[in-house]
Amino acid sequence: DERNGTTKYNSSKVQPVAHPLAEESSEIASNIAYHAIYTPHFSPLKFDPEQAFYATAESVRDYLIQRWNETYLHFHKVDPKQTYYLSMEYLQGRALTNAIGNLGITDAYADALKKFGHELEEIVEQEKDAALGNGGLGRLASCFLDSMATLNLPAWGYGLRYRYGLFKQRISKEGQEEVAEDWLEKFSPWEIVRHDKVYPIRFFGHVEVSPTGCRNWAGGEIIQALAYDVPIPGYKTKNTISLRLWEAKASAEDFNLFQFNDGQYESAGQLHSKAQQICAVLYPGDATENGKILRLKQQFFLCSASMQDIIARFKERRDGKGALQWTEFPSKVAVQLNDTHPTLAIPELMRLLMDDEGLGWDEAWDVTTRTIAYTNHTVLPEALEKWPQDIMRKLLPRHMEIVEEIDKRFREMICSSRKDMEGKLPKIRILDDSNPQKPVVRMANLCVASSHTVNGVAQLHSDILKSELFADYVSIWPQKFQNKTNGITPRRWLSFCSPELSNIITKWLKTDGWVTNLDLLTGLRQFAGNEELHSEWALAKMANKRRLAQYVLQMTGVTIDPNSLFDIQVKRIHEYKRQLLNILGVVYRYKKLKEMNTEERQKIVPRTVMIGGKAFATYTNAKRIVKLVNDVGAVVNSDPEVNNYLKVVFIPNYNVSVAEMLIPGSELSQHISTAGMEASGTSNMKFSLNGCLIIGTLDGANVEIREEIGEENFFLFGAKADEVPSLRTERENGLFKPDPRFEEAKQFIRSGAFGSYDYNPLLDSLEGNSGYGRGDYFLVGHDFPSYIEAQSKVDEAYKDKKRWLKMSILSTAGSGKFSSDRTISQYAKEIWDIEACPVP
Ligand code: B1N
Repeated sequence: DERNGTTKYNSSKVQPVAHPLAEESSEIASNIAYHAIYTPHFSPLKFDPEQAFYATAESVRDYLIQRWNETYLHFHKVDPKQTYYLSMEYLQGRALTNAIGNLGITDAYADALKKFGHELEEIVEQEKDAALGNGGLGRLASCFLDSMATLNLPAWGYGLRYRYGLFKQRISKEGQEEVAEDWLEKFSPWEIVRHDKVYPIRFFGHVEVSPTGCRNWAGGEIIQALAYDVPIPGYKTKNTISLRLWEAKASAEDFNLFQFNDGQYESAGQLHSKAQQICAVLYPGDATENGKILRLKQQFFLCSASMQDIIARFKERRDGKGALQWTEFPSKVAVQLNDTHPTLAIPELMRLLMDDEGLGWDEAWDVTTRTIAYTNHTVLPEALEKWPQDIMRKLLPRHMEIVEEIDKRFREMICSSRKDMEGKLPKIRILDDSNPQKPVVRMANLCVASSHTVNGVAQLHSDILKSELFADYVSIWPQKFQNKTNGITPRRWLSFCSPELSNIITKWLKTDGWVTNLDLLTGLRQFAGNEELHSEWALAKMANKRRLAQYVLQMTGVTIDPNSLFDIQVKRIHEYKRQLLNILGVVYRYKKLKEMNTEERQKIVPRTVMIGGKAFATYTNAKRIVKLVNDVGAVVNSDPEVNNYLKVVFIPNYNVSVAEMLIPGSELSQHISTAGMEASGTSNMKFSLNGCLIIGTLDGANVEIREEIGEENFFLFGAKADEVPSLRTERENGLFKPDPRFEEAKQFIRSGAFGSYDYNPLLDSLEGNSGYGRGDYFLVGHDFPSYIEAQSKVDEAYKDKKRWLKMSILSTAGSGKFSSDRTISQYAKEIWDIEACPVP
């Protein structure tokens, strides 16, 4: 039966034999066949692409488990200081290409699969993305894990095993629809359930005080945290680290058999269903406020399970090496908080040290503050977490006491040694009681007060933290603040997603050493004008553009021309990221094209504008933007007068795998946030690394990218961060004179050129004094003219193929700084104080 693949398998003549850790393709094929039959997830008679994927993945897993065990034993033996990265989000994407690429067995696997008549490219497409994150913050965590493993660092990730990851985005006539993403529908071949790693997690209850004054948390409900380990292989090293994801479970004792037998099915399994809720879904927010109690439960679940596990490992490794010395804990353990989401690790570590281990406050505080470090990822006020004190007191009564004590001691410290700061206390203390109706805990303040180091994620962002958000703390603890500019892994984001370009780079540099030493890319600069390189570079780009065009046709039905300029903006939809500025520019371009005659049009550089990204489900304006892009696309793409010169495509369901397809095929990408609002951005680094030019503002890491690749290779526009406040005031005072081109674009949409949907509320948000809007808070109007002019410069540059290719090569050549290997080396040295521990 050709359809279910039986023929392919039977005619392959491959003997199913277990050959774990095989190197040669025929043995690998036998091993894949073995897994297809003996790993009982499917009928052994089928060998369609999906089963071939699972059989292949299971065979790859053998190598990973072997190395991961060796790594664990080695770390255990050497007992180095180890880092634990705590994050509520990981955006791992697919794992197969990455695993065989890091293991150096890609060609052998491609050969092996050919014996069954399968192409590796087709098989890897069968894997579902693990999307346990929302956007940049989650993907950063995943890039960091790749670098930690590759650099042989003793470091692990901790996270939650969400049943449903980030929603799947469907586009309909109404715009975006959210659908649950069932990444575990079949199963994940990359996780290993650890029934030996289980910790009790308490919620609610009360604080008991013993006759001696010891405090202890008791009562409430207890849910079990069960570990699932995902092995993370390093590139060309044996080291394979762990991403430990916690799942919530109730224990058998919590199942009330009596009630069940009595027909009370629901109450019999009450705790079981409560446990299920905890890891049911990823909180689908990105820089938006949340008020979900369940989210606080999730946060505590991660923090408590991870801190208990870390302490258990600390004790285990001390075994037989003399008495436990808690003062040594910070010389064995570093904990990094990925934003404030895992802040509860602070009071939880304090609680475990004091209530379980018997340390006094001062000793516990000293250990905690020498262990914890905090990374801030945003200055958006709505994203700064604040938890109502009453909710926290109810869910975590002992932790609320500890937080109150931290707040009290902080205030006492200010009053006794920083009298000059006393007036600032209401703003900088940890508890905010200013609204007596709703007192809250300020999680960022708690993190700053309790961490030995606080860092931002790009130079500009770290400067803004020091001069604005955390300025008062800088005067108290000037040594605490650092910058760690984000990075991306060059394995996934160049080697594996664009083998075409990678091969050219390796050929011209005469080494593939750039894959682990990305600074070597500067060696391309000397060839930036070389015609031979130009033609190879252009061919690789064209191959990637064709692949992308094929994908776009498949997903959207729109035919795009690989000879047009591919212009891409993909990221979460947010007003500060200004997809609206992009689409207004497109609308303006369309209108001008309509006004031209045929002869004038023929001078225009044909463009394909692609926009993609998910909108938070309740973020109305973001959803309107998605709808607008789709509506503009529908009109422009079917307009025979202009559609040879302009196409507009909304890319549905943007995720890691889609990014791996889009980025290599891009020529221009847009990173156009209002200056000062995008903490870093990381896709800007991925595009630039792939030879894609950037049109962008002086925001986040754009500033550093422009420095590295040269300002002549960057299309800059827009207000600078330090001009933004006064521009907003001007705007509020009615002093802003909008550019006629801006008015024209908005008016064109209002006229109904893109359908009857009511875009007025969205467009009104760009007006100064409308009752609806925020008075163009994001300064789209101010930046519009300079944006249009920068776009004209893009068209000019693209007309000169040689100039464009040179700029493209220089973009790649200047991207070395943005390797997450560089970022992680800096964290290791300047924050964690850990060293490489390679498995021999
Ligand atoms: O973190 C990325 C940065 O490159 C981006 O500029 C930044 O916007 C992003 C609440 C966030 N900041 N804050 C979040 C995510 C989820 C959530 O529930 C906030 N994401 C960022 C990596 O540094």
